Amino acid sequence: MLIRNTDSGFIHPHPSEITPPSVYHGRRELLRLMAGGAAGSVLAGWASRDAWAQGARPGRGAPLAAAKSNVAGAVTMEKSTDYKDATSYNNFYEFGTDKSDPVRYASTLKTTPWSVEVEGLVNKPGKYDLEKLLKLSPMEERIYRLRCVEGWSMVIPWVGYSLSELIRRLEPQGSAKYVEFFTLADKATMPGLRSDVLDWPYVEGLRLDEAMHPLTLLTFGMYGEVLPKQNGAPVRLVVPWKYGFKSVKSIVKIRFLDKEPRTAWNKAAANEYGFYSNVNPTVDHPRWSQATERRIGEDGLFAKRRKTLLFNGYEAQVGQLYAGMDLRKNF
Ligand SMILES: Nc1nc2c(c(=O)[nH]1)N[C@H]1C(S)=C(S)[C@@H](COP(=O)(O)O)O[C@H]1N2
Ligand SMILES: [Mo]
Repeated sequence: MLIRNTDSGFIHPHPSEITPPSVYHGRRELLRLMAGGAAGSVLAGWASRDAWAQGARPGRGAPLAAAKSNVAGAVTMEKSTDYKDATSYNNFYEFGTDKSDPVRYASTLKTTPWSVEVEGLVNKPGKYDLEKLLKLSPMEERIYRLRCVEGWSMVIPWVGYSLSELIRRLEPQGSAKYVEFFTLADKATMPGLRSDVLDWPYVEGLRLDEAMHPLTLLTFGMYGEVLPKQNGAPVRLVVPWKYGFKSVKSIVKIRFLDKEPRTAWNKAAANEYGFYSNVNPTVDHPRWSQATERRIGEDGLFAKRRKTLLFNGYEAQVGQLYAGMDLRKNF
């Protein structure tokens, strides 16, 4: 049974359906922990063991509890995109280039065990298990708009914590100026790798100060649940002021560099996809305008297009990062 919370537009299943057995049996313990503010890590721990492996119920992920974020700009009053739309209209080229390919084919993605390798100009390189990453910092729910370069947008309650929480602990060296992120590239489970539409693995990058910005979310869940595979399970980025392709999915490696890295889309078409890729209604894609956008789920003849906002509406938070830069040249 689905219950709609009309305040937020979230859809959550009935509590008896989402409660994992281990927690259900220790409900009193859970309530005690919740009172002490520790429930998030309990649920996160449970999620890391079982969630991606079996899921709480058919078609939906296991719960991933989170406190509401208090990061400025991390919440919007706009209605969240329907879960069904956000999980069936995706870009995840490793599973095909059609929007419907990821939901159809990503079930083969094996997300347990999972670890993220850290290398480059950093004092604490190594292989970090997902379990460890899940417990690194308290989970927050951040309701972000995400604007795809193709001209559509959505509003999603993401679950995770600021990437800066991880980066601080990794201790980047003074020479580190950029961070590079790599997606898994597994031919056996990712049919899209047979196509040479992109140079695999999918790579994205951020300047270190962009990566350290509190809005940049290391994301483990959405809609109060662990990430569905088509949305980049078990861990992805969400960089809400940049075009969606910067929000790299299913991350297996993070590298710290002194030079700007090439990115998958930049390698594919340098004149169309720059390193920065900040949402900018005044800088058109060479093949189409970026002035407006269509909100996913608002289809049909009379659905109005929305005006695209500079930095996707997060200018107050991130504009300073680009002070003095020519955003036409650094598109
Ligand atoms: N590894 C990987 N990450 C990726 C992509 C991809 O093809 N491969 N597509 C990007 C693009 S273009 C967008 S718009 C978002 C879409 O995220 P969503 O499917 O969760 O909405 O993921 C981004 N991350
Ligand atoms: Mo995109």
